[in-house]
Amino acid sequence: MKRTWWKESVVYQIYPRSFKDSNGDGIGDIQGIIEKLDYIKNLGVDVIWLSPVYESPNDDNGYDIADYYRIMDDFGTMEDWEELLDEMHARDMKLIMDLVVNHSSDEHQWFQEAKKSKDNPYRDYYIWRPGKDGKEPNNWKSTFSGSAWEYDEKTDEYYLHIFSKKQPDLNWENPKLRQEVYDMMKWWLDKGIDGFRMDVINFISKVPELPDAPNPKGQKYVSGSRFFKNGPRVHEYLQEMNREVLSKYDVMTVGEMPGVDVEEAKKYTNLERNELQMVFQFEHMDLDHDSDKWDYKPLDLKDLKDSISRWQEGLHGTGWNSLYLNNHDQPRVVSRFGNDKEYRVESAKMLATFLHMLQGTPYIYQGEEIGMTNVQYESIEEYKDIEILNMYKEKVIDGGEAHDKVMESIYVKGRDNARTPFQWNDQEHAGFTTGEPWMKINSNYPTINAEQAVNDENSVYHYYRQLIQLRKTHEIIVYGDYRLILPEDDQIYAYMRTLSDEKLLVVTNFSDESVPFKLPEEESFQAKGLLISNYDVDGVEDCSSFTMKPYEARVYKGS
Ligand code: TEU
Ligand code: CA
Repeated sequence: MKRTWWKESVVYQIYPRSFKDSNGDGIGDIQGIIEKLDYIKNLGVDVIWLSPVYESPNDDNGYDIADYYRIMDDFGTMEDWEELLDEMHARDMKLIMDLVVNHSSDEHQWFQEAKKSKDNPYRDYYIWRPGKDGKEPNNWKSTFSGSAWEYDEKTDEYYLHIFSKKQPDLNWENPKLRQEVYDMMKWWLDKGIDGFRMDVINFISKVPELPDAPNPKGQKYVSGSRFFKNGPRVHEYLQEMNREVLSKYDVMTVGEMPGVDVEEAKKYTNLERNELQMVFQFEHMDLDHDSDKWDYKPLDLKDLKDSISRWQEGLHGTGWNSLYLNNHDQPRVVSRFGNDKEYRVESAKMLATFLHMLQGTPYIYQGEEIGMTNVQYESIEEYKDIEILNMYKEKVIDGGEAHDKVMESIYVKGRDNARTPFQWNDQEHAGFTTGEPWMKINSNYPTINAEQAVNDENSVYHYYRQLIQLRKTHEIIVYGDYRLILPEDDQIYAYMRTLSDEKLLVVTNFSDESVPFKLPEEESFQAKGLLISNYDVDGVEDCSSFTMKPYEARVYKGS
């Protein structure tokens, strides 16, 4: 298998608004990140993925970009950003930037021009259609509630927005638009960045007819995703982007791709096809809800095994996996697949073990490394996320559903769980800001914070450091192949990694019970030692059978 730096790296994601405020305005910023670079470096990570810092009216916290060449005032200046890049490179860390080009902000100059008239040269940078029978051009639903179309009175047409109406979709069919994107990418790469995370990049090619989606339940609007996920020209566009831009630089790329399956991912990440290196897939993030993200159902561990194993085996030797359990769009994993009450530390470590021992490039989302948890605020006023607020309005204010019931789904699924300010210490406002934080801080910061974690050698933080160190010193963790064992067990997730004559046995208990582990007879495994564990294990006891404590994790090396 081809060895490359981005396969051997560990990435840390920063959501700048919530990371560290340096000037007391209550909003995290670039100088705040610079202050904390040593903290991140000490964790052992090699790469930072920075969520968008470009000029934006912040309808979707920077995922609505008004100027791709400028830094948002809230976050600082271009000089601040350049200082950040220099400080990172001085520490031998790489920076990957968020590339949000499925849509722009409606405040972007292109859109301002486009809506002036039907024959404006920028009109075709976006996707416009006349109405149908006095209604929207089709029945697609926006990810953030309501129709995916917004009517523009002046030109009597609608424009498409898969996300908010302040995020009009860009028209990739237009070669001029594509060239603008490539030029912009080169501009940033020439400034010295080390790659891109590409926002919903598998949505950029739409089926040109934009047909109505099937609507068996007769809903007002339904998802049109089958007509834009992995659409007809997406591979052509990415190959073009690769040819024009990426192939000229030694950079890392990861495409965020809701609705991608293993077969498609093989195409996106097979290096011989010259597209991307990795994708963020969502299968494992979609296991604990029904077709509507707000309809929670508990995780069945067997579904997780089935999904992860398909991805591990499917991309082995063909493409490359990204590994993540958290990001700015997902609830905190320790509250989700772990237990943030009695076993917060244990389960956070167990989940980290499970993830970091897989094949792929691991991503850590800010706060994950100290075991930050979900929040539950009583009032909708405390929430800031457009997805949450629009859904609440649709269901409660306009739809008459019960406040309490809708809040329950926000507690388990809302994106703001991940967006509360980083908990640095037990001081006022968790050390995040000296002013009023832009979003309410999780009240558990007096016990869960970075200062505590750094000073406590048994903390989640130190466990992550160990996991990262192991990856750097054991090739098998990066390159070994993966095989699931005990597929039928619904509490223990166990797997074997193999690289020539070396093996790793990874055993994790996803339950809050003590459960027996027994290595299947047909497995030959000679244990040589314990690599890491989240409870004390006496010596290297025989690892063919033992009792696992709640959320216990053990990794044995052997042959
Ligand atoms: O997210 C794309 C996306 O579809 C989801 O992750 C989405 O946030 C979630 O499933 C909604 O239920 C990306 C960004 O990560 C997200 O923050 C942006 O809001 C979105 O694109 C639009 O740019
Ligand atoms: Ca600030």
